[in-house]
Amino acid sequence: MASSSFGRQRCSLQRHDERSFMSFSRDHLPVVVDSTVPWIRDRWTTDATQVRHEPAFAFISVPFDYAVSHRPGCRFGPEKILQALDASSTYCVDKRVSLSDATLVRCKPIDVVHSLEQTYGSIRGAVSSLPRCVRPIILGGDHSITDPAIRGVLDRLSDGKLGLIVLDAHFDMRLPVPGKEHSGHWMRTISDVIDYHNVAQLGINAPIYSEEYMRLAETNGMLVLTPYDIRKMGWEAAVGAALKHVSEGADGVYLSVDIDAVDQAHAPGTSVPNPGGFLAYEVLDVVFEIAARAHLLALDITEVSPPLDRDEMTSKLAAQIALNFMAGVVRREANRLRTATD
Ligand SMILES: [Mn+2]
Repeated sequence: MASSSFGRQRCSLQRHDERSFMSFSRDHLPVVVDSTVPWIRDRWTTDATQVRHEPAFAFISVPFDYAVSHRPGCRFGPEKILQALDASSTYCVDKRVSLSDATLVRCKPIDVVHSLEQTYGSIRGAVSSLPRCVRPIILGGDHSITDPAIRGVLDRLSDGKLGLIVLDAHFDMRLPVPGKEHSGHWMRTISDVIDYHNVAQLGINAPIYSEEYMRLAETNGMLVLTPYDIRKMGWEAAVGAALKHVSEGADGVYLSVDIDAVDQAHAPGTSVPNPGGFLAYEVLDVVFEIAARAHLLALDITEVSPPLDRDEMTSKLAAQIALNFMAGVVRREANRLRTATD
């Protein structure tokens, strides 16, 4: 009896294994398409130079990870983030904001070539050449791309001053080594054009720094809030403190999101994942609130690495960060118009 029962179990396991390996082509799967949904994939335009009115957003893909500090793969980030955006609606249901009046531009991806100087120059040029009414959303790529992207935004401001909010688990303030490009030193190299008194770093928590880094950041004027600080004060208060800090004398704010600021349970697909970071809903709320309250000029999202991801969790979160940024900008505009007509 025992041997016969064992035999049946084996048989059933074998059948299960066979089913596990069955595959379907996409054409054979039932796909439910809801034609009432305003899909982002139906909304793209490609020529930013023709855009005359806000709100308008230009997505600039930077498939670049030559400077990644640990594990490569984020060169594939922009493509996956755009795929997740294509499968999204222009109605942000959680914030009750519609992007139906926004112009969405899908720019030609940056040409990544073997000359770092040339690649960074192309990023700067792509950002600086956009019409003033178009906000760039730069999709990385490793975090080193933030340096040329910020310079591109500053080119558009002439002599203007820029505030900078960074969501990152890392300071990115390592000393540059000549000839060795590294995504962990852009915060140093950008200091010739950004005043640290206008910088807020939110989410610093990676256990790879000496006390010297915290001292360097804070004695030079940065506001540093760890996830622990943010939980203690509440993220609304943290956003308020960051905006107050970076806006002093600034003509606008640049927001840089390194996806590794998010807890590795919510964003595993990145070069250096960390425990104890932002939860997914926290980072989405923080980005929406910053965009709804500040004069944001640009956003970048970096370090999304699809080869290291699970079920596209990280690229979907990155797409939603971009959506919440746009929704925040639209909400701020609506509030301004309402106040003006009251
Ligand atoms: Mn980082």
